[in-house]
Amino acid sequence: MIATSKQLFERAQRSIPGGVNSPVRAFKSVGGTPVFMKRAKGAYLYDADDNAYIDYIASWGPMILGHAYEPVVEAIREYAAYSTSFGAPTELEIEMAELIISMAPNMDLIRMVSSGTEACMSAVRLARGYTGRNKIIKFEGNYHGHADSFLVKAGSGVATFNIQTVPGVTAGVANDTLNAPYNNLEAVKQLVAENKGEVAAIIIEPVAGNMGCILPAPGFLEGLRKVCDEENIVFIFDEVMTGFRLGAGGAQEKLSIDADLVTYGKVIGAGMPVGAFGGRKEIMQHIAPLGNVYQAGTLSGNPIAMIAGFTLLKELKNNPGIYDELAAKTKYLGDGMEAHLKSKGTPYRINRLGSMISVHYADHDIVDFDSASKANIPLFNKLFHHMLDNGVYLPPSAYESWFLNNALSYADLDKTIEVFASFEHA
Ligand code: HOZ
Repeated sequence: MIATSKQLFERAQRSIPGGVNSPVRAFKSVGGTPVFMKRAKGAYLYDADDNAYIDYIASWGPMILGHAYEPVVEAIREYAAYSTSFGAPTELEIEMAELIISMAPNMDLIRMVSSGTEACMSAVRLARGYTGRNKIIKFEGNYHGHADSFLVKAGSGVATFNIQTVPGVTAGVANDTLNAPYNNLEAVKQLVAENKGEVAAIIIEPVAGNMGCILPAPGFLEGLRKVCDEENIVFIFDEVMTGFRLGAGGAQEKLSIDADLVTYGKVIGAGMPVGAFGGRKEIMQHIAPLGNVYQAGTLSGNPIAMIAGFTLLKELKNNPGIYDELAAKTKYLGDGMEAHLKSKGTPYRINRLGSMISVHYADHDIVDFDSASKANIPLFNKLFHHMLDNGVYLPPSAYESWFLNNALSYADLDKTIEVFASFEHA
């Protein structure tokens, strides 16, 4: 029973657009009433009616060690008493920057912001300011937040709601955003040739998580790196999802590719509103006040956000075995679901890397936005409701990656596989 959620959703729609503060949460594509959450602990979410759910979204990524992780909660409690914001520099910001630099490859300087959107938007402005060029190349179905430049053929909610053109994004801005299919190096080379000397940056999710989970094909990222080197294009890794999740050094380390600029969000804030962008000094020194590329924020480096993120990142740095544990759990879940799908003869593809995974009902490989869109999405929507009704919370869209957290026990995974196996899959 989700009676209270139903009441809350009705009430929410009277004061909040669509009843939610971020569109995918409205369950519009999967149908039904969004479940309103009251609390969470470890791997479990508890809704307004006190129903428990095994959580596979981890707040869309941040809660990598589970919800209400005690050291983070304690640190927030302690620091909240000192003030929730100073609007002046703190030693904590230096400690956070030093910690990130010690974990992430190719990171000389890092600037803290308040969201992944802000991080990507600022990184692109910096790349433009640094190169003196206007255009960027992004990939269909990648999502870099909701800044105007990125809302062209974007993934996540834009794909979920099949929004072809976002009103409010001017043609001028849209024309500076060039799109290529993910995993298609030739298409990128063609765009670069057609726009010779005009492309400031290539921005990519090194492992895509906003059209389900999609892995880069062998040689794809290496090829992009080469194109960027040859054409003096800034290579931006959007590690909002993969940063500190695929490993302490994120996708750069996991896939052995160097980026020029990297953007972060989600895990870096342990559930607080935090983002960051950073990279090589040669580029980062153009940011104000060192340079003239302006970027600022009243709540940037907010002390509560900093202590939450610092506490979590330190834990991840000191216990690298966490990543092996997460990957083993994700494999166990994937293998369990796969064994069942095989026995049923249902066409499927399961994509996964580290603690990111997604299930697609398809008899073709899911390598880009087009192939993801051609999967049986109505069947995924039914699966979503079957899992939800049986206490498992998946992302309410086929276009989102699932994120595992390390509080999940093998008993939780077994229960999940059991619920998955009781679905018709047809
Ligand atoms: N765009 C986010 C996932 N890719 C969803 C954010 C949210 O609804 O919280």
